Order: sequence, then structure tokens, then C-alpha cells
Amino acid sequence: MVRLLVTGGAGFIGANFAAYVSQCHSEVEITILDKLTYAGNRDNIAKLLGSHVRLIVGDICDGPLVDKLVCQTDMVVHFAAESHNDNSLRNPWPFIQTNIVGTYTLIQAASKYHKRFHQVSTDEVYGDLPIPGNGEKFTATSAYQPSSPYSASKASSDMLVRAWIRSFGLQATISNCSNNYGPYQHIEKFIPRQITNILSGRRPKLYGNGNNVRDWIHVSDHSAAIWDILTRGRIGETYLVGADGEMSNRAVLEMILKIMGQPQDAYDIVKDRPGHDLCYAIDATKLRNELGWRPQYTDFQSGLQATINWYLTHQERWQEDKNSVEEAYTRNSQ
Ligand code: NAD
Ligand code: TDX
Repeated sequence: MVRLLVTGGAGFIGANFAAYVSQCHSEVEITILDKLTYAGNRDNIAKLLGSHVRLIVGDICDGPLVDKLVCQTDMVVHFAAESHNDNSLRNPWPFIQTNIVGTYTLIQAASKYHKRFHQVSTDEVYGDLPIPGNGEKFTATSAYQPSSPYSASKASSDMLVRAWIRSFGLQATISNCSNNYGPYQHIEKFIPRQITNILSGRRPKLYGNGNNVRDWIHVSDHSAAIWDILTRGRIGETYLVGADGEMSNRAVLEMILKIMGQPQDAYDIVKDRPGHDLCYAIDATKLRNELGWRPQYTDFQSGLQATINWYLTHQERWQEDKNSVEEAYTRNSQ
């Protein structure tokens, strides 16, 4: 058996990754370390828990706990983070604590016990591209230019991993992925927010002029990429993960409205996010050429349809939180 420690495994991508690994790699024993913040949900992993998957509720900043769990594992995949840009603009402190101090705590232990470590990061560390649609994309050599407290905290944690690789021989890789969509995503995020607004009789909310571009990838394709990098990636390397899914927020919202049988103009324009990144686009050539990774979800519209169906058939997962999430946005006029 291979022992795998997955931090943040009760969140959106971590839970999808744990499901992917337990389905495709029965030789892997998974320990999920998750604090179960507002973004973590035990229900996301309930079906997985058993002889091959266990959940430890705890904080990645808890040094003794992290030391013990890292000592007992073979590999660490690190998802745990505060992950929402809008929250980081209202209160940056938890982002500094979890994303920077938490990553430091993990890599100290991984270095001490010589354990394989994979850092799950984001394309947002590169800031934004100035002109949507002109073919320019981020690569592993693009400069780090984060715009928000969230992306600055992720950039900081990547820098720590890079330094630990060089100074302490940490056996690590880093991946920087574009925007994920799919089941289990928290309803504060763009796509689930709009779907659940429509399902709960509210109007979708578009920030600013809606021309900001995000590069969408299905969460299952991200999971497969992480597994490929963890098992076959070169130590010390950074791999960018993306599926050439660039679309403006307005175009994504219009697709949601169409699939859900709503008029194309049935949404509100609301106050823009301060410092709102204009455009992200990923060049995943290195991942494709070196590791042979290919996205399976190449039809965004059918992936989106399946995601809408998931929120429709799992209303118990989000209904309780919906009012408070929307009240927080309303306080900020978003
Ligand atoms: P999420 O917010 O849905 O989940 C984060 C998980 O981490 C939750 O289960 C939460 O309980 C847990 N957590 C938070 N603080 C913790 C702490 N101190 N100790 C232990 N657990 C803690 O986030 P997500 O969207 O699944 O993102 C996962 C990772 O992927 C993050 O590192 C994020 O930066 C990165 N990423 C996300 C995207 C995206 O589109 N969502 C894209 C690229 C990279
Ligand atoms: O109601 C909304 N209306 C709207 O127009 C919300 C919540 C967002 N937006 C816009 C802002 C962004 O341009 O939609 C886009 C996507 O917003 P988010 O879902 O908040 O994602 P983003 O800020 O792009 O960051 C996401 O991708 C990179 C994840 O939340 C990060 O964790 C990941 O690193």
C-alpha cells in the first residue's frame, strides 16, 4: 500500500481528488487532514470513508499534529487553503495564517521526514494578462505578480516550497491550475453562486462589465493532472494545468441562463471586485508533452450541464448556507 496525506480533502478539489484516487488507485490509503472550515464539508467525502480513506479533523498550522501525520505517510498532496478572493479582500488574516504558515508547517515536516510533497497552487500567482483573446498565456517561467491577498498568500506559499526544494532538498513539485468547475464547489464561487441563485429564486450577479476572462477546467481533469505530476513529475518542477477553456464571465453566465431556461438578460450587474484580474490563460504544453496528460472534459457546455444537475439534485448540501452567503455579499453590495 502507498500512504497518501491529502490536506483540505473535504473541500471542493480535495474531495474530488480523493474520490478520483480511491476509484482509480485501490493500492492507495488516504488520510485526509481538514479543519472543516465553512468551505469543508464532511458530506463531500462521506461515501469514501472506510478502510482506505480516513478523515482527521485538524489544522495544517498545528505543528505536532502535522509532524505526526507526515511521519506516518509516504506522500503529501497539499490542497488546504483559504481559497476565495472576495473573502481575502474583507479579511486577509486567515489567508496569511493558513496559506503561508500552514504550508510552512507542512514543508518543515516533509523535509524532516524526506517525504514526497506536492503543492497545489493557482494561476492567479501570475497576476492577469492585459488583453483577453490575443493568444498570450501563462507559462512556468511567467513572473509572479499576484493582485489580491489570496493570490499573494498562494504566491508566498509557492515561494516557500521553491526555497525548501533548493535549500533543504524537499522532494516537491508544484502545479498552478486555472479555474475549476464541477460538483462540491462552495456556493460563494462564481458558477455555483449563479446556479443556486436561479434555483433559489434570486437573480445571478455579474461583477463590473462581465468581460473578465477565466480559463475553465473540469475538476476531474485537474485531479488526473495532479496524480500524473505526483507520480511521474520531475522533482523541483512547476507544471501549469489548464484545458484551453477561456471564456468571459458574461458568456459563462449566459450559458447557465440558457441551460436553466432563463431569459438571457435575467441577471444584475453589481459592484466590481477591487483589483479584479482581467484575464487568465494557461499554456499546459509542458504537462501535455512531458506527462502525456490530456483533459477528458473538452465540452464545457455538457460539463456545465452536469454541474447544474448536481446542484439541482443536492440542494441539501447548499440550502442551509445560501442566505448567509448572499447576506455577506449584500453587505458588500456584490
Ligand atoms: P475550498 O475552499 O473548497 O477547500 C479548502 C479546504 O481546505 C476546505 O475543506 C477547508 O476546510 C480546508 N482548510 C482550510 N483551512 C484549513 C486549515 N488551516 N487546516 C486544514 N484544512 C483547512 O478550496 P478549493 O477550491 O478546493 O481549492 C483547493 C486548493 O486548490 C487551494 O489550495 C486553491 O488555492 C487551489 N486552487 C483552486 C482553484 C479553483 O478554481 N478552485 C484553482 C487552482 C488552484
Ligand atoms: O458573483 C460573482 N460574480 C462574478 O462576476 C462572483 C462570485 C464572481 N464573479 C467573477 C469574478 C471572477 O472574474 O467571476 C470570476 C470567477 O470568480 P471566483 O469564482 O470568485 O473565482 P476566481 O476569483 O477567478 O478564483 C478562482 O480560481 C482560481 C478560485 O476561487 C481560486 O481559489 C483559484 O485559485
